[in-house]
Amino acid sequence: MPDVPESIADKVSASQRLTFDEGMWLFESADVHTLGELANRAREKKHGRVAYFNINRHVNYTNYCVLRCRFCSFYRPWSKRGGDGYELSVEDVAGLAREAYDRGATEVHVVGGLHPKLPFSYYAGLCAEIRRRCPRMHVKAFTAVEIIHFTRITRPRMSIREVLVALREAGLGSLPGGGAEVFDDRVHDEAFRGKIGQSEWFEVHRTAHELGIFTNATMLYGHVETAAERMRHLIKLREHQDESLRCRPAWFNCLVPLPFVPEGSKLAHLPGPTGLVSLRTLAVSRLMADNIPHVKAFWIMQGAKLSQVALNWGVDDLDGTVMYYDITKRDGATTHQEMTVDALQRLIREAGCVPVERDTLYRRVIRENGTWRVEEHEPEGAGGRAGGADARGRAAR
Ligand code: V47
Repeated sequence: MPDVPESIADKVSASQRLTFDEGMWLFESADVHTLGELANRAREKKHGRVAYFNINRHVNYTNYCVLRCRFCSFYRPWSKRGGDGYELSVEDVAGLAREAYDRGATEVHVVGGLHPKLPFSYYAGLCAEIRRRCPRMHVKAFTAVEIIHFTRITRPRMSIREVLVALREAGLGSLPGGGAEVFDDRVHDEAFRGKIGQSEWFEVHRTAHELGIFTNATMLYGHVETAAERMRHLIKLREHQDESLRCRPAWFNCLVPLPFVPEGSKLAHLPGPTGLVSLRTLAVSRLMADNIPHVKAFWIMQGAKLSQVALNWGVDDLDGTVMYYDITKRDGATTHQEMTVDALQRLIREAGCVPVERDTLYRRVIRENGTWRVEEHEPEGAGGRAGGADARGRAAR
């Protein structure tokens, strides 16, 4: 393997932006250890040796979905309801959130399929009921795909802005990054035809950022996309983030590269990414998306062991205690997929990092006398405008 050209290494040391070609070279030709060293350099400039984790619970309110994405093993068609199709009531979801709240969770992450029948009042009701039963819990809910679905089911049709404002009034705190997949028309047609495209995904996130609602961004890699398509995806996120940082009160907090989990999907014949492809993707994500403060390893999909290794390949954040998860189940996992705080901290410490519990907006969580509070000032090493406490203060909680 050729050594990294000095020009790339110098640019990373000087926090200068890498080009498409440089990113491609890193993906395809760099020695994986050297790539990790570069990504770690970029990570340490922002966060030192801190690695964040959070105490949260994911709730997937329904697996009924009007879409038929080929990479997805989660959806069940409404036409074949019964069997293992399900939908949770507002009370069910709020009850699950409350259980987690009682165990110290600061966040509930709520997403589901595009249900053909549930009205918009259900989704606003979810936010309101969670906040009623768990007053300090941050509701991170609904991917851009769901937000567009809500605009389509309302009569008269609500705009993206109206949907977001209504959800925020009901208690929504921020948006997760799902549904981005890979921003490319060819990949869209092959793997998730019928789903919203990149322009709608960006419109939702742009509108959220304009409203002061922080969001995350994902990239689903390791299926039918090429390295160049991944690279363009990262550059599009970076360009969007430039705009949000320049002129909007909120932006992407976190980038979550998600490895394709083939089991049970229509693309199950594909092998999915290997560990080294994942390490490379996480590292290049850190290096190319240089203006997104955090890079998260979602251990449910990455696996706990690779997530630990990735802490030295550009990752600074592990999500989370999770508790239950339905969208993917690796290696025969069941819905109950939980990591304890002790286990998360052990993974982080063994990787040579310092565990810091954060809330959804990356404020440190301090636990004392059986309760918790957040530190209002900027988390260590977050640096610069991205991650700044001022703007976070204006964000929906
Ligand atoms: O949008 C679906 C992906 C996403 C599969 O924002 C799959 O903090 C792999 O977005 N293999 C939902 N991925 C999960 C998600 C997420 C997770 C954790 C944290 C955050 C965050 C966001 O999961 C979907 C889709 O892109 N997905 N099927 C699969 N077979």
